[in-house]
Amino acid sequence: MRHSSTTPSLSVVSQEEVLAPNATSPLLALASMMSDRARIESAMRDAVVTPDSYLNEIASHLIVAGGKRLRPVLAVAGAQILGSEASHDVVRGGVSCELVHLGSLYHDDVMDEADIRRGVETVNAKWGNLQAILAGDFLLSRASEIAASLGTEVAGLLARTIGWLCEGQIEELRHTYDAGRTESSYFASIRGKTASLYGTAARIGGIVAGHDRPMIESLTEYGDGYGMVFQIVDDILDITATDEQLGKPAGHDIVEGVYTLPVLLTLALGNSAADELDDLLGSPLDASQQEKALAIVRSNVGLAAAVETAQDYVARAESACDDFPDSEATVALRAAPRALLDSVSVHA
Ligand code: GRG
Repeated sequence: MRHSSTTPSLSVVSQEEVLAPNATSPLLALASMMSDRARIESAMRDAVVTPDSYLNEIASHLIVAGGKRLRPVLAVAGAQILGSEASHDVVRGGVSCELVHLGSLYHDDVMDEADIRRGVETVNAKWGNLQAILAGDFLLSRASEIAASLGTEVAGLLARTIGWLCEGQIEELRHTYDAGRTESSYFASIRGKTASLYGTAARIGGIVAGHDRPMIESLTEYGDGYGMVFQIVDDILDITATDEQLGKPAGHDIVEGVYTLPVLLTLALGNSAADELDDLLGSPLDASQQEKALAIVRSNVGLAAAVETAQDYVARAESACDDFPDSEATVALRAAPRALLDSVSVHA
């Protein structure tokens, strides 16, 4: 993803704001979630403490800036499908995933030369690229330490997942400004860079909670499906939402040469709109070319086809829930992917 280069707002999100109920995901409405999210916040902050106050500040910079903490939320909800509370170790397992997410954001912001993330200056903008890369590595090291304390299976899984994120990102990079990018390249990329970490978070929730193997497999399938919906929705919103709605410039993916599903499906129409779009793509766009390209994608059926694809992943995630026992967490997990996709229709 690419991010805004507008003037930074230096406000820091308070603990209350981080913990405020968020109606956008049914997972956040779970009865225990307020206290679970407080436990997640405290474990996140504990995880990055070091005796070096300079590194401390850099490593906790984006943590105090906010973020939805969806990965630990998924781990906690996955652990709760049998109706019992999530243990401290489940929370720590979810936090290990969130630290990997955070480390990847530090690196992603360096790659994108981004100035703003979560409404504050990025680490690279504030301290420089070298500091951002090293602090990102430090977050990965803390994530690995937590995972190792939860056993070899979790440690191995987290290590593999870090590799999947890199593979997904490399797949995206290698097709930058490639109008001939295939849909299978797109799916491989988002499966690696986004969905795998959601699958791993849900899986770790199940492993650490001691669920049986079939349940752990279904939780993984669920998390993977949820993550695919998450990224497709993110990519659709980049095209359909306004700068104000996104809190960053809309249409940035096209400008940066990242051709996502709605663009690829519009190109696949093979009509005059597809030809016109194809003529625009392949190199950086100026403002009027960007508007033209966005208008073409917005007004053609490629966009609706992308929503339909997301719908397939919603259905996959929902059907994984059929393997879970009836519980409050199962109801919330089943509703969550649909709620994500619904956020698209608000902007479509
Ligand atoms: C060092 C682990 C590591 C990876 C290197 C840079 C890279 C390879 C991967 C980046 C992958 C990436 C940025 C994927 C997009 C992830 C994504 C969907 C981010 C937005 O997640 P949200 O909405 O963000 O959960 P918040 O701010 O709420 O946490």
